[in-house]
Amino acid sequence: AWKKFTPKPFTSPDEFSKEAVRHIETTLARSLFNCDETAAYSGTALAFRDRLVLDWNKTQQNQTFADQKRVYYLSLEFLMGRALDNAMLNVGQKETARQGLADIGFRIEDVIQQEHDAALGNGGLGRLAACFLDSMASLNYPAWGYGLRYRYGIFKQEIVDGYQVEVPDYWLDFNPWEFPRHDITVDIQFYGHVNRFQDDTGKTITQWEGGEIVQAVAYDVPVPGYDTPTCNNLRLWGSKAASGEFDFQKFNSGEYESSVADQQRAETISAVLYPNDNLDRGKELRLKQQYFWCAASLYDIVRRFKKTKRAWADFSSQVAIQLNDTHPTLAIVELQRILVDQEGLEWDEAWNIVQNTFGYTNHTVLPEALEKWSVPLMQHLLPRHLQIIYEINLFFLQYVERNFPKDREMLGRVSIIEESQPKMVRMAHIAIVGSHKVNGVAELHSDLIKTTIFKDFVKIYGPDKFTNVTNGITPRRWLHQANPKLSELIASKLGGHGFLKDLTGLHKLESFVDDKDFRKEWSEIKYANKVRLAKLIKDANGVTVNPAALFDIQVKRIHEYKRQQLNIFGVIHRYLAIKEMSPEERKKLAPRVSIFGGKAAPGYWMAKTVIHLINQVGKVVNNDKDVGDLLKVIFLEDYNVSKAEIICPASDISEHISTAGTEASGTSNMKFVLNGGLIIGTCDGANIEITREIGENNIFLFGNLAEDVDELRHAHLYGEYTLDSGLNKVFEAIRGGMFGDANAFSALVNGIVDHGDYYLVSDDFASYCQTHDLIDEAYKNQEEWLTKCITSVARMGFFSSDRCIDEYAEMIWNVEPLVPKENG
Ligand code: 26Q
Repeated sequence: AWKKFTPKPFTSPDEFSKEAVRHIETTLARSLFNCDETAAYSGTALAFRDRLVLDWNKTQQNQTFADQKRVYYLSLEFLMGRALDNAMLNVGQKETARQGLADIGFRIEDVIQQEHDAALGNGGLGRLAACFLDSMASLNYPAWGYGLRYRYGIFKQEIVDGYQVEVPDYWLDFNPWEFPRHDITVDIQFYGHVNRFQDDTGKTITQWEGGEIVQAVAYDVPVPGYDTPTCNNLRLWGSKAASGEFDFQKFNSGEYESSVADQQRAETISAVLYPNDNLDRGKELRLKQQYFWCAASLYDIVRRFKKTKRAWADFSSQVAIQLNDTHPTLAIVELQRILVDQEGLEWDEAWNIVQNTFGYTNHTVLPEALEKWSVPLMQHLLPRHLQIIYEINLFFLQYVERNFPKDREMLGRVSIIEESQPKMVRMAHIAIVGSHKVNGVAELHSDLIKTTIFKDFVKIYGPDKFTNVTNGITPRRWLHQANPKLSELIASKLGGHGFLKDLTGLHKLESFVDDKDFRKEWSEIKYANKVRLAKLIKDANGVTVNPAALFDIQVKRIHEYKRQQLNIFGVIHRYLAIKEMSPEERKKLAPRVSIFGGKAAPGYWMAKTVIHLINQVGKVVNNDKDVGDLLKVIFLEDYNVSKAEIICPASDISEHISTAGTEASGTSNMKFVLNGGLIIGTCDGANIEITREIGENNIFLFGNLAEDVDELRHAHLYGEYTLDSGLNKVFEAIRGGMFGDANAFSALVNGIVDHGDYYLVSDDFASYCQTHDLIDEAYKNQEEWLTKCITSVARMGFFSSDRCIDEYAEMIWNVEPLVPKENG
């Protein structure tokens, strides 16, 4: 008879290393004779994977039998980063592994670094989804993520002669963290036509016929919670050609090559992540990705619901689906199609279920990022869905007309269809109409969507449909994993690691703010983290930076609204000032390292120009003997999650300087403050709430307010402004060729001087530079600086993604945690 296998925690380093070695020798069939770090990584990962999978199975079984509501988080991006360190910490056995690896001659840090990042995302939105998965598992919510299994994640960025070059990120060579489920497949239909007819009883039947079929295959990734046996599931869909008779016919009739071509065409659906962040480009393949993933996920969710044998009326009390931006909006249309066309429900009954099931999170107010798809494209690819969209729109507009008979203009503004040439489908409008809650991601942002882009919908549905859930980050990865020394120091003062599960517990740190030994240890840790980053910089850029200098960091996607150009112009301004200083004046200046990192979308020329300028400035400044240690400028290539884990703990100041009203939330601001760095920022996104929590003495705010932006932009357009004189000096230097060919940067400069300065760089420049001078002054008083850092960390409890997930669970999903039963 079969005996049940129960994995136990490793009882000793030796037991762990035996398991790792067994995997290397048997699972991987490798000889220990040439066991290198790659092999050590693989063995370690497989040994830890064994600790996860039975908890994972058990969790899924419990969730099935518990028969309670589950959450499905639909996101086209999950920026997970590495999994091994996280798995070791979550099961509480990293120290065992460290010792076991040391015994066979490896440093655990080197082994961890062998893992390729799972980089299935662009930036903030994708990393938010990953933090949410961590929190949902850690808080025991029955929750699944659904996404796409891209063969190529976000491209790898190389810097060649100061320019960004994109290199494909093929990450799947060895991925022990995914389990292919070749038995879990869904056939997905595209193109074809709609057939409508009456059946024998006179009922109208609508069928979507013809076209082509692509198969979705499930790949499951375990998502372990911290210090709990709950292990949730992330299901990623891969595409392949449907293995229907059709192919065999082709094959048999000798069309072997064309059948292989079909195969490849099908596989392109999940081949590559679109590398645009906050920009909508209407590519057909992107729409195909969206439908493929929505349809497969919904089929899966409905299949699971049907197994419970419940009535359809129970659907929304069993299922909550959260839409991460408008990318999964077709899920709304697809569920309506399933309920009406396939399950035979009446339209109104189906629509009720749909609305009660979905919640929509908006992440942007930028007009260029609001998703629209052309009606002809939608008609071609998804003919039945377009009909349903028109029907949804008809009922919706009738409702609006009844309630606002005097406001005829409103119909055009809120219509799902934009009456342009060609007509466009406004995805955000479907998402709002088809959900019971719409949320923004920080208070200012949630207010802005209510008063600007979605104003009419607030009138139509009332204010209660719109809410705010301020973003958060997981303290497990962004404190405990990224900054183990600080995590241990905090734990030593707070009596354990409880703060990792209730981050508000950090507030007790305030009583240690004057403790001499504690302060000393704190600053030694910051210094050690800066040394770690300095080593990364030396290895990557060949530049030596002084760890005692002020580290000033801006890492995020390169985008005009995030204003890396403001930062680099500020750096040039500082450089020009240093050049004019006397030796005595120079002695008084605090040495600085300005560090940049981030990817530009491949087609975004202005963003690429900014990268080029940063590198050119670095080349000049870093080699200027007059400047020495006073200023270094670094562009760190290929910013990603694992680099962020080194960078965030090493900052003194980080920059969150978007034009007010443009950054929905920002989440790296939270990561930096939680790691004991201060920030310079505009009154934008979550910066405002961070200020409220940590106190305005502990943050460097500058610049114009969101409410002033319209007026300032207007002034620029009508020439009613003067270019800031400091900025003008910077432009003179650039035009004079100080940083190489001036023509290379003319579009960047002219955008500000001649073309309206849309992001208000000139308006904020003086205030930005003054604030940096204040930072210099403040940094000279290390004692006061340290007090600010410690106080800020103590007050960051609010920004845990655990708080955020509890808010979603209560206000939007109406789900409860499922306390895990003992394994065995
Ligand atoms: C849309 C259509 C076609 C192709 C690509 C896209 C696309 C892809 C990614 C549009 C937007 C994104 C990503 C947006 C994003 O990362 N937004 C950020 O979300 C964070 C989490 O809420 C916020 O903190 C940031 O402020 C916001 O910019």
